[in-house]
Amino acid sequence: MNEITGNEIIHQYLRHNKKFPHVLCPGCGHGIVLGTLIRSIHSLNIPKDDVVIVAGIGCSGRLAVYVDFNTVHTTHGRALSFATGIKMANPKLNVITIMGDGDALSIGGNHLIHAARRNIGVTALILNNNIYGMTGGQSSPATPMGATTMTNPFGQLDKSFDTVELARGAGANYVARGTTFHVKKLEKVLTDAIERPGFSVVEAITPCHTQYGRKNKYKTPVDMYKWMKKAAIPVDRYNELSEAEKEDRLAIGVFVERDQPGFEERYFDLKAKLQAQEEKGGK
Ligand SMILES: Cc1ncc(C[n+]2csc(CCOP(=O)(O)OP(=O)(O)O)c2C)c(N)n1
Ligand code: SF4
Ligand SMILES: [Mg+2]
Repeated sequence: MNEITGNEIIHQYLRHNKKFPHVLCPGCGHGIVLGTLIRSIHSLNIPKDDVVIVAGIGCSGRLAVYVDFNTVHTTHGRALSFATGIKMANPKLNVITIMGDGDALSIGGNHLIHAARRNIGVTALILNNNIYGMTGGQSSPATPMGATTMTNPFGQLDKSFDTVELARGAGANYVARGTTFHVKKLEKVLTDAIERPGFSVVEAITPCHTQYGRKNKYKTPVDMYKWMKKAAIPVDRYNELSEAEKEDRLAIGVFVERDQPGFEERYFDLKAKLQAQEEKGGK
């Protein structure tokens, strides 16, 4: 691992003169997630050229623009389709998608479940701020029931998706959740996710006080961090709570660790088998 520490690490990976100043609101959690991702990649000693960041559209999707890896800023909900193509074209690359909750669970929801079912060797980083941040605060599939948003001024009537259960049920090899308050833990799961073959999902709970917090109980970023600090508990402790105690709590940590072969491994094994058969003159 390199000797430098702290902000120096982050600065090594930013497109300083070309893409700054950034567009994020002061207090937005997305920058913390990006810093965490950079530290995870740095700790694994992966050369910049071996990393591909594929982002969708949204405040979260914008993050790909700021970092000096191979980056693709794609279309809303389609990051995983591009990522799948890139991984299949060159399986040696570390392909990481950055998606918002709207991006990954709404317009891109179908891509998410099929990427997990296929178990393609991609790390899906989902920045869940419970809202469509960039477009003015419409409800997303991760908006909690009862929360007030621009499109649900009297409270969200639908239940929100549980990203972890969705990814688990669809077949991802690795599923974890962290928050921008518990940064070290988030870094650990993100690092593990990047290392693990097959499809990995890391949900990062991140504050959008501008579009979500201010319409609910959290007027400032600090209020949102106080909520995260209080609500988030390790998954093993969460599992011991009664259903009533689980209300308003958030399980964090690692939920799924599987070692199923990734899609690209299965594909290239099959290809080699068919080629061998052809060479032997069989079918
Ligand atoms: C096909 C398409 N539909 C809608 C939009 C408009 N749009 C841009 S970002 C966005 C939502 C972003 O929310 P999320 O993915 O949660 O990201 P955040 O901004 O909260 O980080 C929408 C609806 C678009 N760009 N393309
Ligand atoms: S609108 Fe929300 S998600 Fe977008 S930059 Fe501002 S705080 Fe962050
Ligand atoms: Mg969002």
